[in-house]
Amino acid sequence: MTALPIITAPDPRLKIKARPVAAADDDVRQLMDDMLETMRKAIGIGLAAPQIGVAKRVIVVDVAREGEKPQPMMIANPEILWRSPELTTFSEGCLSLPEHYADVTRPEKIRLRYLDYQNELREIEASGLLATCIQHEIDHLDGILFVDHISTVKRGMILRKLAKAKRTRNLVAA
Ligand code: GNR
Ligand code: NI
Repeated sequence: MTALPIITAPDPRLKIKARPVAAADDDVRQLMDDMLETMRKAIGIGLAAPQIGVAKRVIVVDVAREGEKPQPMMIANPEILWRSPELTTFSEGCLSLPEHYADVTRPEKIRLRYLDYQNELREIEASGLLATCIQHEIDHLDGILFVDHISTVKRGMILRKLAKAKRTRNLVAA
């Protein structure tokens, strides 16, 4: 398992629509393992393959809190089969938008079909933070970031700050 660098916005690789995998084979399992390591090192609750530059429909999620038993979920080709009409709002963050947070409203519950680590087709229901996190990760697979769900003004502010932070970093590195 290897922790890999996480791509931060603005970056065209975060805007691509990722492609389904044929199966959760050894290569996909290796990707899932590396993603879990990357997520844990960055202290995130989820990670999508495009965030490490891989345009495949693979995500990992673990919403267990510190001190609780870890509950990693490895998910390929996720499909939302049902969304509850009830909505919920969380203050979301993203490892690709470091140090920025905003309230995002999404369906409170979802029914999800996916391929697991063993290449078994599974269906689960998720609610609360888990449902929010899974929806946030699936958005990444479609080139969507949480800032795409907030006002144009707030989105512009965050993306401008991130672009500036990147330029500053490049100047320091040069
Ligand atoms: O670590 C993360 N925290 C988080 C908090 C609220 C809603 C979604 C998330 S996902 C985020 C990690 C990440 O960027 N995943 O793509
Ligand atoms: Ni994210």
